[in-house]
Amino acid sequence: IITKAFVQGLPKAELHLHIEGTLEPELKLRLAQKNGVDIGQNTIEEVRASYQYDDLASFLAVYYPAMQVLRTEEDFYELAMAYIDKAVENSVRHAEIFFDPQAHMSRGVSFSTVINGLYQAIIDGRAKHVDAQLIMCFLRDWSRLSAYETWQASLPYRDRIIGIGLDSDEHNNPPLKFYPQFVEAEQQGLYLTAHADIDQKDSISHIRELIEVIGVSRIDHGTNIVEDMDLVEYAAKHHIGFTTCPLSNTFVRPDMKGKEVLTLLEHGVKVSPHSDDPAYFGGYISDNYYALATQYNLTQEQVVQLAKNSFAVAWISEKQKAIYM
Ligand code: ES4
Ligand code: ZN
Repeated sequence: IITKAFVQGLPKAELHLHIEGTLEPELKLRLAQKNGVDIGQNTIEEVRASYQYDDLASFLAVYYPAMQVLRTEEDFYELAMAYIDKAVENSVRHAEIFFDPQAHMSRGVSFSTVINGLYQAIIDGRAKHVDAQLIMCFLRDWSRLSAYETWQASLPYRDRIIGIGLDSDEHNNPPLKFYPQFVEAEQQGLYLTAHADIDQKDSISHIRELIEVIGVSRIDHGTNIVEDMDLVEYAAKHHIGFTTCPLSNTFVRPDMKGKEVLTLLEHGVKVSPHSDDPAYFGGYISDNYYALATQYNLTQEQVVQLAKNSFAVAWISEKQKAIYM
């Protein structure tokens, strides 16, 4: 039987976490007050009551306005440092953390403010034995030009970013919309990932583009790949990582995708559970392991395999993987 203590103590890598999605109600209210931002709620209870969503669009409509409380380098530092403490509690040894610069720059917060705050927390996190990196995400429902401008803004900080990703609304925003950006990022030595799964209709075609054309090393969610078993075999052979988010799935997607996860495990695909937006979806990484394990009766061996998978597809050296695994 899998216990909460067992999954909590299991060393793991967090590879699918939006830092803006770690903004807990307490910090949100405190920053709102400090920065004089009216978020429409004045108590923790009111903030929690505002967390009503049942699909991606209704979630993002709550999620983006909340970020307005983040204004200064110190705010971003505090946000990221609070996450580092959660990582410690959850035996996360290595974290690759998404951030959405466009969501901040569009409201007058500079790229340097965002990255300086986040990066200082990463430096200070090393003393707590958490090794963290940043993945810059482009909002895929915004224009290519906006992504390009964001890329340009990031260039002076190139050595603080390990990879790029795509998030936000996937509907009618295929990965190939950003093909030139992926090519340029790869040329500069960055790793590539992207969200893929939201739209049941286009999911498999988006996954195909990511694997066959863009050549990503991971796909965020992406469990609908089981619709094409040839592609599953290819993903297994080439060690492509799939970062599934059980708790987030129960809020804004059809189900926890446990059956798909089991199929992927059976075929040797490197799938692993992660947190997505833990302050909004009811838990950090151990809660996600636990929910998946209990809901689908996973064996201890399978749970350990999931954690090993997370290190196997992390953007770290083979030597470092050997230490963690
Ligand atoms: C997200 Cl759950 C989800 N899906 C797509 N984009 C996102 N950004 C933050 N959370
Ligand atoms: Zn996500």
